[in-house]
Amino acid sequence: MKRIQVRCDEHIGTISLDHPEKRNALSEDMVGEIIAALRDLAAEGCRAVVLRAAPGAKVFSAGHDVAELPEGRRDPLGWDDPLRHLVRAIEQHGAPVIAMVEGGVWGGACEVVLACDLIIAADNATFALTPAKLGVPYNVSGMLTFLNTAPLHIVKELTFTAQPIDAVRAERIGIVNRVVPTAELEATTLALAQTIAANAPLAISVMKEQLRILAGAHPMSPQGFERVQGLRRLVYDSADYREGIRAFKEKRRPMFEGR
Ligand code: YXS
Repeated sequence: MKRIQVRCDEHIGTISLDHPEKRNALSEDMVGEIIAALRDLAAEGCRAVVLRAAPGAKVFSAGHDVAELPEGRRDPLGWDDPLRHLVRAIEQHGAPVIAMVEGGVWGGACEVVLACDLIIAADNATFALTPAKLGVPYNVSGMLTFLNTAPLHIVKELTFTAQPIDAVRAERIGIVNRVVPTAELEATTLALAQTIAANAPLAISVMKEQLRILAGAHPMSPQGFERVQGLRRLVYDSADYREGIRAFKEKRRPMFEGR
């Protein structure tokens, strides 16, 4: 079953998340389809790609498919997790990927959107970083995605509260490029994509890769990395992590005990 729609018109590709039954949760299957679509659009010579949900979506994406998260004893966001593959595929895609956002963006879907090169949001868009709500130890490169997008105090507010922020605040912080009325979202995004597609694709592709390398150039000692990984293991081996996943599946509020 296809969970996305893909098209390419005059050098501009569009990938539409289209699995409303599961609120576009980023399952391994959906991520695989998106990555394959990015590859196909590159082969077709698309000079910009728009990543969107189906028109009128109340939820852009509900984030990582919780049903696919391990229930402890294994890093839930390791290198080979589908969400990590998707973030890297967007960051390494040769052409700019523009997130065209309407509705709610949750959890790992926020990182996917923030990993895009530009973000155009409808005025009904919201963004919620949810690791603390589920008890998940977000991973190092994911936290760097957030830190490269928002000031430290804002990243702490978003990750510690797990509460959504609206598009106007996201624009004021600088998380999104533009906020427009929903009715203007497609036209605004298309105009931006056409402007980019009319410029030199090689120069843009190289500048995108330069910026990726520079944005990721953060020294972290081997000891520092090992400490972080050890701390993260304490979390994903904790009763709280198992409780967060179980509470989500049982559709109830989690009771965290700090162990
Ligand atoms: O019960 P059925 O089978 O109809 O399925 C329901 C939900 O279980 C399912 N669904 C999901 N399935 C897997 N993973 C998800 N993330 C997920 N979200 C939803 O979709 C069906 C409809 O959901 P329902 O009834 O709640 O829809 P709604 O319209 O009332 O509410 C929409 C949402 C998005 C507000 C609500 O579904 C929701 O709060 N979803 C979870 C958002 C969230 O916390 N996402 C974070 C996932 S974990 C993650 O991304 C990272 C690991 S982390 O947390 O670290 O950032």
